[in-house]
Amino acid sequence: MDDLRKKYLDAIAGAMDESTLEYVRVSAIGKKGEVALKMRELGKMTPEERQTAGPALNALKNEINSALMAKKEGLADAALNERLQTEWLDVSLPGRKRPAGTIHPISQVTEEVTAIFADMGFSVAEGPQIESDWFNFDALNIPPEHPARQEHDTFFMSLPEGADRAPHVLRTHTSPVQIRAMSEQGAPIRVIAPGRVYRCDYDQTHTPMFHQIEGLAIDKDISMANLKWVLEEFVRSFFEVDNVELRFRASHFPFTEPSAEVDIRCSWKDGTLKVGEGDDWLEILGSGMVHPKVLAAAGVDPEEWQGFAFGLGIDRIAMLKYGIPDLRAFFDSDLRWLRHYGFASLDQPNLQGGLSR
Ligand code: 2NL
Repeated sequence: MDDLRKKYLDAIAGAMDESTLEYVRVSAIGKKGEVALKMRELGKMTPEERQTAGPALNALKNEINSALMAKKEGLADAALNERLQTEWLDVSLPGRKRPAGTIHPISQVTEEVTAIFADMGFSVAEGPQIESDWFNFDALNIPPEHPARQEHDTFFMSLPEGADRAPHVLRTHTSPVQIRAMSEQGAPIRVIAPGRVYRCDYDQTHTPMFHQIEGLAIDKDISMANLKWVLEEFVRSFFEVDNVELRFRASHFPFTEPSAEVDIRCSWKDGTLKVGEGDDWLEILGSGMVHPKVLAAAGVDPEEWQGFAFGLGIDRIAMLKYGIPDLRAFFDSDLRWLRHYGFASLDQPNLQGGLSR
């Protein structure tokens, strides 16, 4: 028994990790360990021998067990100390700076305009950028021979050989989105359609891709008066001025009758625009009462329903509001320009944040 004791206490003392220790435990006091084997031999002993050997074996088992527990605790402490030494981390170090992107002025203005019209009960509609000739032109009262087709500088998609239809086009305005919305939802309806549009034109003031927002309101008794109020509210909110004066100039679009272009009173001082004062007029959008043929093309009965529509260029009003001088810089992806004119991503307008008036 002294040999056993020495053998196992030495093994425990020498164990360097918990798995060695577990191996020692199993071979010493496990079910088939050496101490258990000795206990089985008790049966073959005389009662006198058993009287001394039994308690001594029990004591040995307890002694080994205690040594195991003590060593186990020591090993766990040592392992923890080792980790505390090697896995040390200074949580007070300042964070590493990462470059933050900015929101493009076109995205910013799209959100601003959308939020203002959403607040007036318009919902947002989107649609494909490649449109059929019918949705982009015919449905908007622009038949094939109409001179407005030439004015649109349309990009045409290639036409498969032998196809018996007009080629698809890159949409030249977002009006087809509203035709689709009317066809799908019927009347009454109030939607705005922001998005990319394309015209084959490139100079100081034109890029082949630009952005538009169009609005549409159809109901039983919507008139030019409602159009005027909605646009006044929009300009007030967008340019953050209390007093705005709008001027409706008679105009012509194939899809509206009557049609009006809308100017706002403004002044230019040292190259900066002031809205609502001065003797200048700034054209900001086109509008009118939706042509009966356009309602009919979208499956809305013009004998029963009427309403207004308008369209404005996002890029242009972004330049006006934020004093951006060159249209083409919008699409140059120049990081210095983006940092200068971009907006913080936490500064995005939304309906929860409320609208500034
Ligand atoms: C402009 C003129 C305008 C519309 C767009 C429209 C849409 C439908 C029906 C009738 Cl579905 N009209 N849109 C109406 C008048 C003017 O845009 O100068 N945009 C920059």
